[in-house]
Amino acid sequence: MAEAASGAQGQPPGFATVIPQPLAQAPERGSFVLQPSARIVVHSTAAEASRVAQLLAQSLRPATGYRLPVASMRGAAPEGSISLSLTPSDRALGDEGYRLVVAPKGVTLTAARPAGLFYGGQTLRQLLPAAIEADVEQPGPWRVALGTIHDRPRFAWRGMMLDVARHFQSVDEVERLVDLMALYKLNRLHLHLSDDQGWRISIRSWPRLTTVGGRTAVGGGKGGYFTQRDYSRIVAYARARFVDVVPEIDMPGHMNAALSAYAKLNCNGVAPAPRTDMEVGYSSLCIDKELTYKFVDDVVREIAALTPGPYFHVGGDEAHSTPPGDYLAFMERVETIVRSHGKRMIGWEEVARTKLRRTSVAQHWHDPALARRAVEQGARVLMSPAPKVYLDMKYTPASPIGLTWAGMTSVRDAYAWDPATQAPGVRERDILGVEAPLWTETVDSRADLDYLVFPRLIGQAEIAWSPAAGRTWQRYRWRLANHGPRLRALGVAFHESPEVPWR
Ligand code: TNX
Repeated sequence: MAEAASGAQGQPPGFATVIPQPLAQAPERGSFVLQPSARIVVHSTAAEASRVAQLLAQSLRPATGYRLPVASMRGAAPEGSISLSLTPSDRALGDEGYRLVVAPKGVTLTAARPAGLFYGGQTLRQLLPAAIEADVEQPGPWRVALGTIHDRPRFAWRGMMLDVARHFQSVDEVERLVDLMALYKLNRLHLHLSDDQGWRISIRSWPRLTTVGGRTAVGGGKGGYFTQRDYSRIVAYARARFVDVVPEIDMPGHMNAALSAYAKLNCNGVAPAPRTDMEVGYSSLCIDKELTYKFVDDVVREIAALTPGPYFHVGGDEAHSTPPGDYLAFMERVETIVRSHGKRMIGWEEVARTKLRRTSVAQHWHDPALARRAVEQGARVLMSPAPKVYLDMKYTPASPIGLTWAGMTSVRDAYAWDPATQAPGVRERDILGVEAPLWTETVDSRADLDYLVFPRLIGQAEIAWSPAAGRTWQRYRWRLANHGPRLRALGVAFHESPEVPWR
């Protein structure tokens, strides 16, 4: 990759460097050494367990150069193996938890569900030297510190949002991001698929959405869009790594790309010009036209059919040119449409102004009172407070890209907060999880994306996974510093903020 990793000699990473911080750990003295003859043994007939073992093998083969064959087996694993077992009755591990035991004679991973095995595998990756992430063979030895880790997440939703509307990202770029998310145990990829400046997923019943509405981007760039096959490829790739894709079509505002592609969707029947600037709040679907609901139904139906996850995100933010009464009427119909296609509705916090079903979710970004209103209606809240988690905010005034409307967000600011104390009246049990959005008005390349996302996303992953007690910035900055060589080996052009004593 970008830089040659410096080999694997010396001490293996200590348990303390694992991010997100595990629930409980008991390190011991000494190390396990992965040998060229090692096998990955699966004590389960579940196909998903074998798939997880294959992914683990794939992630360890390039740098070690070892064969690491995956074998299903009943009896004891041969000495030196990494073995994976599913124990569905082990309730203490939950749906995503795992137990990892590193002993001199082998590594054992146990989980109740395949997701837990996958996350245990990510922890094991982080316990190997950073050079394990290189894509060409590196010198060993491949040591892992001895001990036991017992782990499970605090929140069920640990997400990132990627805005592919302001600037489009290719399938490969999105898959690369999924890989990086998975390394830090994130499990939801929210794709912001439409906005004023571009429509990014083809809809068969409304082809001009992409052939016309997909041609533009912020700043006049070339645009682009996912075919339905592309989208399905992303969904499958993510799902194999236990990441659910949450599609968003932002409505009734943020609609200029669609309105400019179809004159008939406009109240006055006239298509507005395409837009490539950064304004928000000027466009709206025509609330009184029946065709609007046919359009919404077609779009939700086609995307829902390609999306195995339970959620459909309807946007709903900054609808400043939709009269308030119209907004309420519109959102209630939209919630019914989303349900009719078998999905649960999620929307930005503004949807809490309407009558929400208990199964719906409001995504908090700005106004704590709206988050509370969602909770009062029995709905749950996804926490994305902009000054803490918006990955598009500048780090400091010197940041070459990024916005500043929610302030500047240093690596420390992004880490030193707790979801359960953000909005009065919104308690731990009302919170579905945490999500970090990357809006891409100023993101023009992979390097731009890496700069804004890393390392801040890693802190959000820890906030979403690890208990609040026991997390401190002083310890985290040292732990994060140890991820510098790993990110470099992965080719991630992260922001080397001076707040962190990078190695
Ligand atoms: C606000 S946050 C928006 C987006 C912009 C973002 C830029 C939210 C729900 N809407 O339309 O891209 O600010 O930071």
